[in-house]
Amino acid sequence: MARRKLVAGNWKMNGARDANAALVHDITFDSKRFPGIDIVICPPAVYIESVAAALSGSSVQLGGQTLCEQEKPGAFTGEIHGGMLKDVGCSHVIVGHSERRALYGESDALVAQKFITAQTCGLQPILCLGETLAERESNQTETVLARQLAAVLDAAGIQAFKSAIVAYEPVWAIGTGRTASGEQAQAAHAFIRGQLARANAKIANSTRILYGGSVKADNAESLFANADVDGGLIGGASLKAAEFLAICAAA
Ligand code: G2H
Repeated sequence: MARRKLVAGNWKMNGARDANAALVHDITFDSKRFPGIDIVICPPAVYIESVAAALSGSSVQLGGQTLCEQEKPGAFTGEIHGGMLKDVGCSHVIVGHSERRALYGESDALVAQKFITAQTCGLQPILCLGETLAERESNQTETVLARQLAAVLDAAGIQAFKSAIVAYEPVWAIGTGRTASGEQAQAAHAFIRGQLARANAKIANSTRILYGGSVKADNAESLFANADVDGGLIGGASLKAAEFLAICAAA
């Protein structure tokens, strides 16, 4: 089955009102050239509402970068409820990004709860999985991917993947300028799809698996050409309109 490609921009903790306005203007203007793919941008939470206004009438969708795992709003200072992301215009939310796992101590169990809460709030989670360099070099890549995925599969069930997206993001390739080769990406994506297929082959076949980690205009095509690579989760290169649009063109 043909899976529609998706390119998501993860702005991380970057942006300012004027710069965002210019970036969103350029992206929405040109995104009309790519009716065959889905485009999602994930600004810092404080800018989501202004970006949503700038995106009005565009097919570009919005996502949060994380959410609180709590299913109900309440006394959780500093946290953002999934319903609030939905309320300001998000359709997606990233969960389990390696920066959240490594810098903010998010465990597999917490990521699984965030995944469930995202769906409860009507958001499509973009579930990030990926191994560190040490894990790759000690042949632990598949063990790590299987463990991270199993935590979510066990908690949420395979049916939940009907409205979820997976992103393979090898930690050693994130923001380092070092990208996985097409073969490395394909092998990891095929492994992830195989893990999903053990639970349900049809759902596995329809689940989009994005690649993330130093995707740029000049390597996007060779990554996206692989059978199990259904687009990208783009960090640094999503902050430059021309570069981001060139990546969209490669999808
Ligand atoms: C991986 C990616 C986007 P970058 O984190 O999530 O960032 O493209 O800067 O490596």
